Amino acid sequence: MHATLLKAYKKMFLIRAAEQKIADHYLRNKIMSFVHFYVGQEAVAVGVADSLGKSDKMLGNHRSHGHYLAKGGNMRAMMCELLGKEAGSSRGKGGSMHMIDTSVNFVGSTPILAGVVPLACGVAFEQKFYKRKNITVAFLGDGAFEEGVVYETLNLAGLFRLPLLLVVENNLFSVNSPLTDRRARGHDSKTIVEGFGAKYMRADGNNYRDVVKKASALTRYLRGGSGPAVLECVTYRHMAHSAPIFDESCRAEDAAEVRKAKDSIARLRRELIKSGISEKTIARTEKNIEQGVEKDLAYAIAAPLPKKETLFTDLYV
Ligand SMILES: Cc1ncc(C[n+]2csc(CCOP(=O)(O)OP(=O)(O)O)c2C)c(N)n1
Repeated sequence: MHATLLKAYKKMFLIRAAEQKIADHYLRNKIMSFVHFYVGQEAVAVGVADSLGKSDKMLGNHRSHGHYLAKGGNMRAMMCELLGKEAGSSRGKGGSMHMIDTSVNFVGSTPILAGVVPLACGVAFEQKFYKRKNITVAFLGDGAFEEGVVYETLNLAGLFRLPLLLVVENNLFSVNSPLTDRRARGHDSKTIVEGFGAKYMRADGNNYRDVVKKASALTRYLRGGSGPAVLECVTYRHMAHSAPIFDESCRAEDAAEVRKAKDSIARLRRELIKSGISEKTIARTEKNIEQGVEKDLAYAIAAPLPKKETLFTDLYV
């Protein structure tokens, strides 16, 4: 248990360390595209990824650095992608919101809200059609969960009992609109999901243990052929919607001190220390991770841009 939790902690810390380095770089005007930071939500990506096998497929959204890294993505390829470099996972042409790396079965992400949901349905359909044992997971936010295509997808996935897990990362906001401004009184995700014949579970997205426990229960369920399923993880994004700033003006429910008290990384750190791992060991591990991330960012900064002749290759418009 000890070793599993430490491994999860390292992954969560790696994601946050990467985001913090990216944030510093962004603030120096070195990243010329939108970046949506995942800081605060790490327990969701890592908890879900830890319930999957390598051959399971994952799709993400506009806030997918954490999803990609949790699935085993390559840090250098990600950093290069963010900086538009040729060695990026999409050869520098996708940027933060079009991450794809089939070598780790991270099969795509799009900035169009819920855009990957029907795509994930197609991937899951293929798995079922060819009687493969793997499953497909797609991440979406609470705002994306309000898009009509999610319900069309649940209907089809329910009809064909597809091995599809939708993970709704409910961070309470869509940009600056809280749930209460967007949903009718009595809105109930569980009732909606179950109405399509899908299984629903809700997890504390600030608690790695709870996420991995529920994600594992659902992935077992999907492998049994009774899918689809939805896992709603209630969590907090620490930064503003799309920049490394801390705008507290609209945060009533999840004020900074609430977020800090419930932070998933701080929580797992406390648990590890309680289980007998020394503060010194953890601090050393953290330092090593930060130094590794710094090297990867330096690599990306020095890496070449795509050649001019390749300007119109790999484009689908
Ligand atoms: C179809 C569509 N509508 C609007 C947008 C603009 N937009 C980008 S992110 C976002 C908010 C998304 O909120 P949520 O799904 O809860 O995810 P979060 O950003 O909180 O992770 C909006 C409205 C978009 N990208 N696509």
